[in-house]
Amino acid sequence: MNILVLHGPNLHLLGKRQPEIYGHQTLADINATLDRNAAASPHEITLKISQSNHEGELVSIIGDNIDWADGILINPAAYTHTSVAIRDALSTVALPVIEIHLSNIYAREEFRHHSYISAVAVGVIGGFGTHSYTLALEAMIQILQKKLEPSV
Ligand code: CA2
Repeated sequence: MNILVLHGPNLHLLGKRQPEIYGHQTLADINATLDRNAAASPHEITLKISQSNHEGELVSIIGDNIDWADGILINPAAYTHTSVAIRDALSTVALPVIEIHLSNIYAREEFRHHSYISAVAVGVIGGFGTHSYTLALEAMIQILQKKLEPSV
């Protein structure tokens, strides 16, 4: 199983700024946990992980992996609330997508309550801090194994 993991803008600052909102773990810590969990899985899982502060670069990475990826985990960060381009890229590749958030976006400012991405995702996991990524990887593995049937 090939899983593309994408982190959106400013997430490279995790653990270095605003720990009261996003916690103390760094992006490198999150990636290391994902790699560890993938390696510990009984299934053969390859992760390709990228972070970008640029909308167009995220769009390109999604398109470039159309034939490689079996599924996509994405925390689009602020682009969640603004990006039709990332939504279109995700719907074009037609792979299972899980939208991830560290925070519970519905408990925050009103402008974070709308996501352009959710409608093209099989599901959304947020509010569990860095554990949101672990939960999302687990869900994606089950979806790709056809053990979990996403419900509409
Ligand atoms: O909760 C999430 O994961 C978010 O995607 C994080 C985004 C925010 O715009 C979304 O509404 C919810 C912000 C990511 C910025 O990350 C920072 C990390 C450390 C310091 C500053 C920003």
